[in-house]
Amino acid sequence: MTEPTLAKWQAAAAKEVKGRDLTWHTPEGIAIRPLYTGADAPDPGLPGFAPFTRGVRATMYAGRAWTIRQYAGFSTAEESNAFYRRNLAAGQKGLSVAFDLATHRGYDSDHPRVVGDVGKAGVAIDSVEDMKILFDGIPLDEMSVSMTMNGAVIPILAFFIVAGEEQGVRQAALDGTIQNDILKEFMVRNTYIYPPEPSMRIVSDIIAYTSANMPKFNSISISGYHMHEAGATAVQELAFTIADGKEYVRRAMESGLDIDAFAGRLSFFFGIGMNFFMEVAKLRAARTLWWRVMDGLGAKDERSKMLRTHCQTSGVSLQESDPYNNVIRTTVEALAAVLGGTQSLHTNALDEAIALPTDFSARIARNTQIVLAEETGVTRVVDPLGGSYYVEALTAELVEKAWAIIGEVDALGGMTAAVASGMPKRLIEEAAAAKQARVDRGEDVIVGVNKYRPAEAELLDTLEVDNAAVREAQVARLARVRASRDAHACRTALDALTEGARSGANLLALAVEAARARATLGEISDAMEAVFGRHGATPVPVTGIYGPAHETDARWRQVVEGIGAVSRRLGRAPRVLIAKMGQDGHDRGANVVASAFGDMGFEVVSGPLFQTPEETAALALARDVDAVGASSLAAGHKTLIPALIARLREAGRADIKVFAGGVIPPQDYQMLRDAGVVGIYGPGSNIVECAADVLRLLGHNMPPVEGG
Ligand code: MLC
Ligand code: 5AD
Repeated sequence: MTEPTLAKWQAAAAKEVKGRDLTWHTPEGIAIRPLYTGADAPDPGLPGFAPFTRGVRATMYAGRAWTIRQYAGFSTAEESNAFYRRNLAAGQKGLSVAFDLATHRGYDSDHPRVVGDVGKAGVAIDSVEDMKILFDGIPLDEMSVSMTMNGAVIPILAFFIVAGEEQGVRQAALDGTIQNDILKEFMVRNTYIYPPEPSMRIVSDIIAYTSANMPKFNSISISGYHMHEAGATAVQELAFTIADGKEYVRRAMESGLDIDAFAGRLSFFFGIGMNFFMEVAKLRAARTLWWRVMDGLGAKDERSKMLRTHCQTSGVSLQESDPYNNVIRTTVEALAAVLGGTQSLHTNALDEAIALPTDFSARIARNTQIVLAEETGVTRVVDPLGGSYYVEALTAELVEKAWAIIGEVDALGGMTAAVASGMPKRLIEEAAAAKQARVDRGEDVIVGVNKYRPAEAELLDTLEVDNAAVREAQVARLARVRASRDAHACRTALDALTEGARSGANLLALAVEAARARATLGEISDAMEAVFGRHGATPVPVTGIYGPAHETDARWRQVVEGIGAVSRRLGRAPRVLIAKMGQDGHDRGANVVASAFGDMGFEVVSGPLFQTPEETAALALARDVDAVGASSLAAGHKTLIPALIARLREAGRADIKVFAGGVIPPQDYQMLRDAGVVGIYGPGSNIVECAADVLRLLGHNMPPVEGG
């Protein structure tokens, strides 16, 4: 008998595949081989002990399963409260509030800039009265509540504290998490209000306040999720998230806090995509990295060095086409999060790519977790993939690759400086453009989208929020709140907040006073904006990533030639404005389209974020564009896009073609077409084909796609 050796395996393998190289080069720059052995795998230690690679608890889910925490919110506080209660009755364990974009950006529901946004992508909250309704019948000393809020974090946390107080719950008993992670907003999520410096001060004020008064409350949820969704690789997500955490810790220490007084209540949040083992390894690597960082910063308490995290399955991995496949994707992603050792989990609904969850899709999403937790036995053994040669090797490689980028960030002066330099945003957008090119070229397979596409489209029932009715109800309640409060007390509290913004007093403490006096979210935000100002941004798309990947493709060349033909006719390149209207800051799609169109030869105008239809129309006229592509991911399309077309027509420019892209239910297509939209491109659209279609709209006789 011959002893099997690695050399003999290599020989056998080469013979089986006739010498073909089986190495897989991942977007992280990791070369994955088809076989790992004990020689590749370091010993990860034990769970519950430093560096916590195998988990933060000795018993993990064998002792207590993860928290099933579904992110949700829509319409009014009444409607969201009812939805929460139904979900809790059906097995959900923790709450997680999604606010609408008006709230995120510090505007009351009656503000003219937010007409299309109120109650759409989340629940509208204008004052403590709304917050009390949101948690009516939900005891805030028993239920842990996460609130995804970053821009308007001061008024929202103040409302939460006062709502608890008026329920009879002491601050010290409040259990939950506030996202409060502003750095990633400037990189990818875009729901900031103030410029970076005052925003960073707000983060520190919240850490100081909660560590003194709310010992059970997690002061921050340092989030890689949105980087992941914006297209970051696992290494980028890890590195920039851990580096963000390091920055917050350094800032809090500089403000005079003892690291061990607050670090135990810092928490994390990661996105979980389809590369199964990579995602498992990512969570194990994250814990290892955080332990290293916190040990290096001088933390003594082991709890300060434990990375506790929430995870959410990936929204961008879900598709409009063949939507039931999304249940499969979410299940696989959820299993990766669980095998990676998450503390809390959200599973996305199957209608993710077109709308917010319905009761039905939310039930399937929730049950995905319940089945994993209660039927499969995965909870019985701690870190069951521990010791897998592949997973251990991958974990170690992710740690080292992310550590190197964290070093680069340190060399730039930390994450605030790195964000200001634009480095992380650029790297993530390059990764996103490269990913889009792989999908559009069919190199990354998406079942039901770029392979095995069904002949018939499946129409799902989707949730529809009557935005006008919500706004009316909110405006009426705002009027009641303003009429019944002690105006003088309210004014005094708001003036104190403005003064505190100047003097450096703790802003959350002052906002709690203002919330008690029934100041509204918009008023509290304005009181600080008076000192801090409001931050704005215009995207700068990356170039030279999407185009070069396509250069050898015949269809790409047809499109480039078509642009050449239109250019000769116009005497200049066709000009396209890529527009973001309303408070929707999700700009991955807009940026990837802008980047790809630019590489093809269009002259692309990237509009600033947060525009009104009037502002977008004015920009289209000023730049004399041939077409406007409106990207909508937060359900404002039915209000904002028709308004844009109306403004263009009033200006006598009905000839400017308006097309739409993003999260738009097919049920809304006819309404948009009736309003004058000439092309609609949902998630999963091939950008080369979108461009071909736009050329057709511009009067070019574009040949149809071969075989199509
Ligand atoms: C846990 N516990 C155990 C145990 N496991 N005790 C004994 N044995 C075990 N095996 C204890 C914990 O120590 C803790 O107590 C308590 O049980 C709760 O467990 P946890 O693990 O802390 O879970 P949880 O309370 O759910 O907190 C998880 C968290 C938190 C720390 C990650 O920050 C969180 O819930 N985050 C959620 C963030 C979120 O939902 N974000 C949504 C973003 S959506 P003790 O006393 O130690 O606390 C978004 C989308 C968008 O961002 O863009 O809009
Ligand atoms: N309700 C439920 N899920 C939501 N998401 C965003 N807003 C809501 C909401 N109001 C989810 C989607 C999205 C991610 C950021 O969070 O999955 O991709």
